[in-house]
Amino acid sequence: SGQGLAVEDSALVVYPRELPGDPKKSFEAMHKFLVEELVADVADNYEGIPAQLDWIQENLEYNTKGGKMNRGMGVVDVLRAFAEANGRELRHEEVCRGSILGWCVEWLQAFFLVADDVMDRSLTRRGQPCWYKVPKVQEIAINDSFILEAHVFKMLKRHFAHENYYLQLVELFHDVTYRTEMGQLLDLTSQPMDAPSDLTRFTPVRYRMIVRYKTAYYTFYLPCAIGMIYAGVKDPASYRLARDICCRIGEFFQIQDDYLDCFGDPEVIGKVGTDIQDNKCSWLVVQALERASKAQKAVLIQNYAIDEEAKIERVKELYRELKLEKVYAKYEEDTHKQIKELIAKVEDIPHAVFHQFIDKIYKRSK
Ligand code: DMA
Ligand code: MG
Ligand code: MG
Ligand code: MG
Repeated sequence: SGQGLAVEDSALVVYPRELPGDPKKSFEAMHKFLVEELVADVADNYEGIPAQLDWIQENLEYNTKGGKMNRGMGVVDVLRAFAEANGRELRHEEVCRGSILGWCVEWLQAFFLVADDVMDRSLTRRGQPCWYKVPKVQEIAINDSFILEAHVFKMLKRHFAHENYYLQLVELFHDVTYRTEMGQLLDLTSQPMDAPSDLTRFTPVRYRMIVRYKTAYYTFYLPCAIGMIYAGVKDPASYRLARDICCRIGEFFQIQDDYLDCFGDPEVIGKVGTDIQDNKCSWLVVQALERASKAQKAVLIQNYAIDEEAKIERVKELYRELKLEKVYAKYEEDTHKQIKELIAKVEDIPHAVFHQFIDKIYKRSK
């Protein structure tokens, strides 16, 4: 028809009659449903030719699957926590629709990651070569990342356009996307190109800004706020409080990511770290600079940001000299405790929402 999916079509959606009992399998079943819908939409409304349909299908199989799915499944958990706080269970249709919202978060993340890997010159992601490293893809990965982003809004329209909270939902996704891009901008411009050995921008204040924006908003606040919108929470103060707690959890999560980039097992995390040679404002380098002697700072300046195995190893050795593994373990303990205390003070959001987030990431190795 060339009109796109009409709004009223969303009322005609037929969800799977049954989903597997296992939450992970159930969530994955909705992935299949969404891929079929998106590919059919390109065929029906965009004159999609088989080669295009195949490419989109492959983009989706390659980039939206194989992750931990914490964010996506987290959305269903948040919806359930709100329902249970009101003394009821989620209905089957709500599990389907909650999973679709969860997959919207996973698609958004796929969009960020495909682009992030190009910009970070990474090699592997989720245990396979990064999408832009696939010989037939290369720079096409840029357009593929845009397509993944566009799908988020296609899925929201198809399944939620008839809801009174539709605009709020769409604006939330736009706002969180923009914030993440601001975070990526900060991340990518913390290294002056003309003075690669200038480490002066690696301050704790800048670090906190980077990670809140590039990670916390889309990883924790987005799933949480989706649940709040769905549950009909109106008070702006509740959203602010949720945002503050989610930012703390997000900061914690990105510090773990930075730590694992250096000290994690690539087999387990599914990616090879590049933060040292990429001259990143990582939590580790910030901590090192806070503790280093003059001589140790000189070692950092001589070895950081250079893509040579021996220099990377020297930086890691310095991190060990400074006992950053111990600093990290203590940070993890202390922050976990502080966040639990913050959660205890929340009044109008079920505490399970936040406990679920933190429990899933505490002491993670991937
Ligand atoms: C991730 O930062 C942030 C976004 C928005 C993808 P990162 O580059 O540290 O992530 P990773 O370690 O997964 O490449
Ligand atoms: Mg990266
Ligand atoms: Mg990055
Ligand atoms: Mg990282």
